[in-house]
Amino acid sequence: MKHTLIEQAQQVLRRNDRGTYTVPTHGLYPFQWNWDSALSALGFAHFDEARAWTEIDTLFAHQWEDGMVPHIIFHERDEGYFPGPDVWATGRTVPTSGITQPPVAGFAVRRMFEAAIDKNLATERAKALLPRIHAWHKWFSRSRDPQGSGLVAILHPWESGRDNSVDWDVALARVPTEGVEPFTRLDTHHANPAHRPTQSQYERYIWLVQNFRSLGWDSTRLHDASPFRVVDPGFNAILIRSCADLAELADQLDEPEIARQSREFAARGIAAMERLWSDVHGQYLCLDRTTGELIDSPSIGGLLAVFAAVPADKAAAIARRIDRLGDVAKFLVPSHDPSAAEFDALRYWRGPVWLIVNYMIADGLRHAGQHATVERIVGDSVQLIKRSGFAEYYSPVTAEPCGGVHFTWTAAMVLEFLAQPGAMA
Ligand code: 9WN
Repeated sequence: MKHTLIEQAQQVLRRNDRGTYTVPTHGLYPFQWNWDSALSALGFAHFDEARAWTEIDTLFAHQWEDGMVPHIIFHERDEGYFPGPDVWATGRTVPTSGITQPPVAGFAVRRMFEAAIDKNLATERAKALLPRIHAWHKWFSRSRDPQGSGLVAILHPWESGRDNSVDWDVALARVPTEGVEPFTRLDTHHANPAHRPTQSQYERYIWLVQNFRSLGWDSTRLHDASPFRVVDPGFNAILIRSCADLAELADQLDEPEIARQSREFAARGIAAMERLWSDVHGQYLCLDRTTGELIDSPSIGGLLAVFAAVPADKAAAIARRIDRLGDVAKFLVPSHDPSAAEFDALRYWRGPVWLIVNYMIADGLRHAGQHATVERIVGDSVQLIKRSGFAEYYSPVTAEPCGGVHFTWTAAMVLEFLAQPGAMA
């Protein structure tokens, strides 16, 4: 069984491989996405290291001059996705979107470097990527933390990667819809509309894109101009973890200045994260930067915080909270608390399980020594694949597969899960 799953996962990666980059899935997402690529590279690394490095090289070949790495790269024209390059209008030769996504590349590159069999290739590729990833991290600090708080804000729900999370409801409701140019959604042609964000959310997503476009995509202006500015503990944990991992990598590649600065970013971030802790929920919460208030929404963002080296008592509390969620949901880890009123088992980031998030939470908990919870998360992840295939996401109640099929990063995570000792007989 394990062998068959590995073969199937490799087939999914090959099927979505476009030579130098991978699409998340055929039809629904026909371009290169930022965090999909970095996490998918971890899957390729199990059977084709050169191809894995190419995935990340291609992503960084489209990095902007100011350091930002865009969330979508539109390598080829495809009329099947909205919003396409004309809506973004970022003026790049190879069109890209103008916002970013969770910066997992630093974590992925360290992991690939340390696991590499071909050390020469790994050293050459990692050395070239190191300053580019560092430039992205510095961009975050400059453009998304202009007051130097230690934590960065996302300016669009798509940046979080958790597009329609309950976390954004209040802040997104403040985004106007007047002046939104008429548009036709295409996602609902590929996937069940009941599993996707609502029309009202889409209008606000597009308003933000139009607003940033009217500012010429100048990232020195976007932060203060955006009515949507949220500090997400999950997003920040990914950035902090990537900075910490980049520091380790920089030590190994003899780049002391990058190591020093990256360590400093990570330490400041970890200290600032404590401002987001909620004793009531036993997890971290998002902060609305426009009001200065914590957002009372028990989502997976505050559990993903454990991907960074948070204090041991917080990691233990998060493990306990996940164990409790496992008593109400059949499959861990639901993207929203099933006992909350807004929970929706099938609607995208408002309840369903996503294997990439399971993977990062499990990794963080393993570092924190919370092995029993890790075993539960890995066990449930493998169960979901066995029952329902390589879906985009799954109901935590019934394991129903939702969204796109033959999904790249889901397959990549399966290769990672199955490579762990004792993952499955
Ligand atoms: C918008 C590609 C991406 C993921 C995101 C996921 C979804 C896009 C969309 O698909 O977002 O970026 O059109 O719905 O929410 O996490 O990177 O798989």
